[in-house]
Amino acid sequence: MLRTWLLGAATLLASLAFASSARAEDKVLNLFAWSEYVPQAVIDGFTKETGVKVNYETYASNEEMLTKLLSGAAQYDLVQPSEYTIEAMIKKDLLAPLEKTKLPNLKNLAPEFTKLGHDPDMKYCVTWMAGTVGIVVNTDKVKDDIKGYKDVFQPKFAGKIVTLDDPRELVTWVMNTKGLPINDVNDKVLAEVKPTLAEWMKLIKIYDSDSPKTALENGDVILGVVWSGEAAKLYQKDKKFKYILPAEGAHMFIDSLAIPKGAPHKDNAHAFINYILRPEVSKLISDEFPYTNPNAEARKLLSPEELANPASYPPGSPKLELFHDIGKASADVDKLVTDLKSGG
Ligand code: SPD
Repeated sequence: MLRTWLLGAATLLASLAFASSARAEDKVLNLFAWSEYVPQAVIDGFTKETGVKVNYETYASNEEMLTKLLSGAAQYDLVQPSEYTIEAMIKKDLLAPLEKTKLPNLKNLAPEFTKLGHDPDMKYCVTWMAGTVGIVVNTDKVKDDIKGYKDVFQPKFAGKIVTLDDPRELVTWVMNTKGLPINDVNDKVLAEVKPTLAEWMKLIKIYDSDSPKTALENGDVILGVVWSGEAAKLYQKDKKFKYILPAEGAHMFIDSLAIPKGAPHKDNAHAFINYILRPEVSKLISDEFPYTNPNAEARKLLSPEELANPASYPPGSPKLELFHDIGKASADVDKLVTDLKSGG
């Protein structure tokens, strides 16, 4: 009798423990996103309101994110790829379709961010921020009129340059100076790019995709090729940091939130997407990471200074290109840059 009672009690306890752990798991969101891109205040605000704990793991390139996702080492509920990686992920059937009924705040997005080539009907992703890649010059130290990549990668600036640590970017900049179409990457093109890239890479002091602004700010370097949001932060601090869209050709990126197929917490992922689409939350993102905000209602809340930052909102209508998925060539691009870094 006692044994039966004890067994029953143990079973009840086990099922209660399971239920509570299942509940605990329900209150989790595994976010895998770019570093220096998701304000802690946004994460805390979401947790406070929903009780969902956000595990924010960071990466510094699309390729790093995709490799880790495909390795299956961890299960993510939300990732934050750029347009060309969204293209690749859709082709490979890696993304779950969005449930639009759970995203009423989509109405806040500016129309130009709702019908994008990489996901025309917003079936799989929602724009987080957009931006450009460009040149930052410390004009106290550099008196030349820097207009493009060729002006940056000169022997006289050896050891004074920071760039992104991103093979696709580095290869693209050389392609731009050679007038090559940036999405046509193949063996022949890479062979053509290699000698120039090898010369340029000898001049670079620091590769940093996480926080390239730091080396400019502390005076380790005087020129850089960086994400626009990093340049915008430098400009906020000191107007001596000038942002220039390279004359040979500049490109724009569009980073989005997307839910991987098989994500364990899809409801939480939708709730987070809908949360960041609120104007006041989206403003917090712009305040800390001043990229180009795609949320029309949030833009109305930004200060005139924020909207006048030339790195966040480039004046005029510069011609900007987007990256597309280059398929297998992506591995060749990585290999080229890795080989050159190790002196190959
Ligand atoms: N620290 C956030 C940087 C985001 C840059 N994403 C753009 C990738 C373009 N290849």
